[in-house]
Amino acid sequence: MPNYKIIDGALRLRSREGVAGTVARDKRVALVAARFNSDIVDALVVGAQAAWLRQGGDPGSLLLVRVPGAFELPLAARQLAGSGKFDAVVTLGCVIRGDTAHFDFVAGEAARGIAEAARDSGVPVIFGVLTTENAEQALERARPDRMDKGGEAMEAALEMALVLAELAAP
Ligand code: INI
Repeated sequence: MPNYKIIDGALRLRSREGVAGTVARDKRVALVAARFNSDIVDALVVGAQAAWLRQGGDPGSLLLVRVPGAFELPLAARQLAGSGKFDAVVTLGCVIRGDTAHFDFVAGEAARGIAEAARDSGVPVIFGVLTTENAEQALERARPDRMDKGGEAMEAALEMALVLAELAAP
């Protein structure tokens, strides 16, 4: 088998069953969480914080910023990503489809703006925004003991921080 060079942050992220990881130990991450649909977003925040601790993160190195809704996530994320203070930014929100086109504007702008914040800053900005038909679907995805999408978003942030650090290394 040839000895290919591989950069894969996930290889370091997977901590062994019951053994805490260390990937977050020297990292600084900002969480930006929408207040809209707060029951659901709060569950995403809890999952993300737990994933941070599982990977050895220092609670004092994880900043939580609250904004009104998903529409406001990109601006705060862009500012944090461009500050030079964070290895990654995680956005968390929940947009639930209603009877009007509002959903499409809010969800669409959130997705577009969050991608743009990452590209403009060169810092990973993770899309942890749920877009669902109803609150039940959203809660199933957000709950740390169910699909744990907040934890998943934090793991994506740490994985991308590792990949970018390796790509930047001489
Ligand atoms: N914001 C959300 O985060 N989720 C929603 O489902 C939502 N809906 O349905 O309206 C929502 N609206 C608020 C929006 O994000 C802005 O905060 C508001 O428009 C002010 O700019």
